[in-house]
Amino acid sequence: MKALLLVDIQNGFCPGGNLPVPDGDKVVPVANSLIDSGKYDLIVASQDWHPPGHGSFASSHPGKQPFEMGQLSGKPQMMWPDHCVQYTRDAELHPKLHSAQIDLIQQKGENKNVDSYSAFRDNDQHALTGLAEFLEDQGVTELDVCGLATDYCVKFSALDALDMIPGIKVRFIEDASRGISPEGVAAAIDEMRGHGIDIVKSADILAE
Ligand code: VGL
Ligand code: ZN
Repeated sequence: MKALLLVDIQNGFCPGGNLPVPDGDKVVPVANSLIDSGKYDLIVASQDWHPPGHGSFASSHPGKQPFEMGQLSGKPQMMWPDHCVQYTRDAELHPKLHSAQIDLIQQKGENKNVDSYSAFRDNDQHALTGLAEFLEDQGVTELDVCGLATDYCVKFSALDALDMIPGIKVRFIEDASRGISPEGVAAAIDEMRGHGIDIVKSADILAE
């Protein structure tokens, strides 16, 4: 079983959103070509889904500005602008994404006291979302990961898939992803590659 994981392709991470990733919306047509390719048995998406006042928001920490480091539950935490608040437009998947073909949407980041970059578990690695068990139960042996943002949620999701699903082969689709900073993206790609994740382009997949 081959699956595609679309990470956080939400308004909030696209231009005009509250935590815009440069050119974040450019992943949408590429993701759609993969969704429509017929190459996947299963398509899943993650959705950053924070309650108002989430502890990763700078606005929850008096005196803190977005993109400064702060603390959450005693651990270092990047202070983000308020983003992807539940039931707001910012949290919706991008309207042009072919969402009707998504089999499962995994929400994450609902616990105010811990952030969840990964689609599989909270950053403290305690609470699981259930996505790893779902993919394993479905018999997924190959997982292609893409979306927003490469240097945060995409990287952590790809690494956790490898760590949590026995025997799985994971690939990162570079042109179906964008990151917050160029240095962050370069480091994330090195880290993923170092763990045995293949770095591929959508054209390679479409040509398989
Ligand atoms: C993300 C920062 C905060 C992401 C989510 O989707 O990469 N980044 N929340
Ligand atoms: Zn978030």
